[in-house]
Amino acid sequence: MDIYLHHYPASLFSEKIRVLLGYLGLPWHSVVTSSIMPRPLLMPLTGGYRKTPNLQIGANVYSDTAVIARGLARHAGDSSLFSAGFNGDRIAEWADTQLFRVTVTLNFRPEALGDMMSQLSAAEVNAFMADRAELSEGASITTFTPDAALGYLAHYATALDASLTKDFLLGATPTVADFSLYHCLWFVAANPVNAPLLEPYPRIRAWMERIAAFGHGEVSEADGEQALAHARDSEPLDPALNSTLPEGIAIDDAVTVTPVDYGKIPVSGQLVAWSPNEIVVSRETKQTGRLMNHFPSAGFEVARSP
Ligand SMILES: N[C@@H](CCC(=O)N[C@@H](CS)C(=O)NCC(=O)O)C(=O)O
Repeated sequence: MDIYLHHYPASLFSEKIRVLLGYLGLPWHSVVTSSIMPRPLLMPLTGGYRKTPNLQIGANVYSDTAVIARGLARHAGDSSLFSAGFNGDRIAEWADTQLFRVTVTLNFRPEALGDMMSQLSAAEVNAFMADRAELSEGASITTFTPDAALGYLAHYATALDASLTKDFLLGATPTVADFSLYHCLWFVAANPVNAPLLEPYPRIRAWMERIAAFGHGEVSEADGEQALAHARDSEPLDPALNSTLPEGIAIDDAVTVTPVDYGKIPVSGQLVAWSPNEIVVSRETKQTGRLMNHFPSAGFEVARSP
């Protein structure tokens, strides 16, 4: 069963998974998607979920990096990423929401945006802005000013620098916390205007170099058609999770699964499993055959289809 990562180079959440694949030593196929919708070759696989990245292992599709990390750990037979338990998970969740917003606010402030957008035509910039406005429509997320973001960054980076007394944040080996912190700071470091903001923090810089040294692993280029064909030729693997279902919902029910924060597009399928970490639904399309779609249980809403 081959691994396909559907991503694009500038996506910071994708960078989290690229270095995770390098760390786990898993060979993978890279399918580069457009940075904006539509993505017609991806939607049959995700069922409409529109955020980036998405990871496919045969006919199992993982959407959202929290569950991608779980899927990869299971595939690699290495659960050390989760060895810090609650602490690792909570730091990762905080980084993927609060620290992510701080870094996006910094890279999207006018003086920092120029470099990122300089390769795009005016029409492409407009299309990008319109796409992101649609992504945020009805979003339940906090926003703040660039000055506030600078205050947050200095506060967080000072504390993180002081805490990095071992090779990785929570010990001698990396956990999900390291990968979630890393991709946010990678985004800041990749912006020439914002990169100097990390200069006062030598431990952060050394730790970032240790993570960057994992590389992206063994990558081969592929396209969306090849990924669809691989899904079609594969049978989905049931992760055999111990489901803990709320009252009124049963396995095999027709349900929708929707992110709670932004990009709130419901994915319809039949419930396969719902554990404290993972929701799995089964779907079938002509282009893909039968699939299992995995989402994290925290941050997604499950509802019975009417
Ligand atoms: N909670 C999600 C967040 C993913 C996310 O927000 N990704 C950004 C790109 S870095 C995105 O989807 N942007 C809009 C898009 O690519 O369509 C995860 O962990 O995967």
